[in-house]
Amino acid sequence: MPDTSKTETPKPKKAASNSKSQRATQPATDVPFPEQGHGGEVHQQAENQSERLTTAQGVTISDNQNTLKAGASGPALLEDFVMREKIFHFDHERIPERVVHARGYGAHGVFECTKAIPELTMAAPFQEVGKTTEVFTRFSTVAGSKGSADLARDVRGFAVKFYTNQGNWDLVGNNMPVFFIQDAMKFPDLVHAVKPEPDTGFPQAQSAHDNFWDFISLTPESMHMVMWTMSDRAIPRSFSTMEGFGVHTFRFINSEGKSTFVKFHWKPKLGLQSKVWNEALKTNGADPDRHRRIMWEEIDTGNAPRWDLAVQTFDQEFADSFDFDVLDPTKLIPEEVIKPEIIGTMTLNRNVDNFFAETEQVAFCTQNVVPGIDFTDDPLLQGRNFSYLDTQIKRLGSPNFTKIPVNRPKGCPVHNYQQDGHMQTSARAGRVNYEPNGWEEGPREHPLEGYVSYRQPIEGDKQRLRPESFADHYSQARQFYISQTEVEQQHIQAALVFELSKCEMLGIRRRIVSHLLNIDQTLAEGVADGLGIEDLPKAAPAAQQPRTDLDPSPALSIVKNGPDSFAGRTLGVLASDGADAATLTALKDAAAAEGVMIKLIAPKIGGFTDSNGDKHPADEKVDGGPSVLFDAVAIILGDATSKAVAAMPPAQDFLKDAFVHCKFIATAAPSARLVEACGLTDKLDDGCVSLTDKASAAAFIKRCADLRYWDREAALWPA
Ligand code: HDE
Repeated sequence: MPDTSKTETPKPKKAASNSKSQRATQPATDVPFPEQGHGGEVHQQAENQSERLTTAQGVTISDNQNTLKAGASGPALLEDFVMREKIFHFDHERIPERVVHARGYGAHGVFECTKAIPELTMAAPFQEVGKTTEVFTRFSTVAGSKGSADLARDVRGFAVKFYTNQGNWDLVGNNMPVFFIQDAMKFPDLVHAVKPEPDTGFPQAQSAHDNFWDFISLTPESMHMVMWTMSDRAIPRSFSTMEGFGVHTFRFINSEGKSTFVKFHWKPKLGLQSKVWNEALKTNGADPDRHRRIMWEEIDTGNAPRWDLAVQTFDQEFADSFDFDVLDPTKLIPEEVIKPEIIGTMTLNRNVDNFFAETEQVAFCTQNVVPGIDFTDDPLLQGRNFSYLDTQIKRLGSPNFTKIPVNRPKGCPVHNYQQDGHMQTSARAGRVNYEPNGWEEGPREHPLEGYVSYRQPIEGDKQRLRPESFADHYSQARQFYISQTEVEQQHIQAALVFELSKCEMLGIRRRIVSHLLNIDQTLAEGVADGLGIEDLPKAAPAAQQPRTDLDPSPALSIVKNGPDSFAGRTLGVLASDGADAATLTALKDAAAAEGVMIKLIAPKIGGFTDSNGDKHPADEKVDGGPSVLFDAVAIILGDATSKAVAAMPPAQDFLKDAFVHCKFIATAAPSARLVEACGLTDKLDDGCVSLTDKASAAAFIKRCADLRYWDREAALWPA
């Protein structure tokens, strides 16, 4: 039965406005040195009872610096339970990382229903406008290990756990609406191929190597997804500027048992935005934690990232008439064909208290559904429903992973007769541990309100067969490509050339080009040319003739779906002693008015003194804050210091990279020296503006809403 209570779960602990972290900070004054022992080791003593350091058994520790020894220099004594317990626990701190999606970052938040849809589904979060449901969301890359860099060219995971009061519902999606393969049976091969090659153990977090492209070149069903992974979708600016998709077709079930097909979409409130490849590479060096750091800061500063949840819903009649099989996860339904309807908003407003306890131990399972949500026969989804539970046992080591706070249902009670197992923390009291029982105790099933699977009629022979309706592998790949702007098409071509240039086997490069010939002739020719292939191979044999009549879908382009303003972005301001105070203030005011963050970069981290004599501490020293970390840049140098700054290589990189990455650039007069040192004096274009007064500062911030001055790119990368 649908739940009609207004507020489903308690609001997250901290609201966006007061979500500042509880991280320890130190005062600017000198910190006194604590007492030292015989060897100069530092002893810090507890001043009150509650903060005493103890063993796991609660015994207060008298000395956390020295092992118990026989004599001053040893040997160490086995009876030192304090030291042994400490080292024993340390030795066991690691758990297996996720086999895919190992690198991830999560946060708590809330989903609020903005359009009730009880006629479609009885799922609790969608019953009433204003109803809130607590969520935990984890974003991830797929291929890299836990310690890999955030800006890998890769698919991003977008997994949301809804703590509904009908139980936990996990919507475990990606930032791309299709997938590489049509059957779960192929997943281990795909993942083996993309991960580091087994003999060398590299490359890390990269698809640019022979094994991946060898597999792809022999797997035509991957072609649509490859268009996505070679596009800028694979190098998002931040989690808060990327979309999410449930990928599969699911079912909504209403209280009468009626099924409606549904595809889930997350739409970022900040609009879509990505990096360019050269910028992504440099970002990985400058800040490998870029995506997690941005999200942490967004939440910590009260700029909670938000996404609308939208649904494409349709019936069997539409499914039968649609160009492709809606159960094929390598296909999407264009938004122009079925408009996604917004039904709610997710706000991530609370950082975790502890990364390991929450983000690392969160266990998403596609089979975690609640009444009102059901599966379809998508063979990828069916396979996932086995895999996720299985993988959690391996990773978390016990069937009791559901008792860990981040995994425990929060919106409803849990009662069952499951017992024992490693780390049991909530054993039932009493005698009864089975059902039915004659003791008149314990939980019972509920035929009316319990989860009932959709009564889907089934017929057919048992067999290993791919349906013929899955055979078209190129038409939507082409549709994706022709839906992109010229700049984005160019990026896809460049990405393919980059990746295939890392493949040593010529045959692999040629096989990919032969697939591209089934997608777009110009793309195939461009890639062949970029690879130095002179004689074009023949088009790959297609299981089904590719269609060329599908209309472009503007919703598939990032550039066409950017923001209306520069809000939520960061402007990097390179400044030095003597920087004009009025210009700085004008820029700060204009940025604040538009909701734009400013970071100050200076030759020294101690900061700079402006023309009024006011001191500004820097957020970054110039070589620690390259322009790849910012969405646009401004250069405000002091007259007397501009010459020295212009001679600094990292200052030159700051400007040159911003220029090459097509960012908007504002310069105040004395900065011309740096412009000149970078050889850009004659190249400044409409994306570069002079800061002269208040009005020009405001106009610059408005101009930045376009995010990039793409016209520059054609001039930079002549064909
Ligand atoms: Fe996953 N996937 N996957 N996947 N997946 C895992 O589960 C798997 C697929 C996705 O932040 C694993 O807990 C199979 C599609 C996300 O913790 C594992 C198949 C989509 C996450 C697994 C797929 C995803 C995972 C590894 C082919 C988008 C991270 C660790 C049938 C719709 C969740 C884990 C998190 C994680 C299996 C394909 C998304 C091994 C067998 C398609 C976001 O169970």
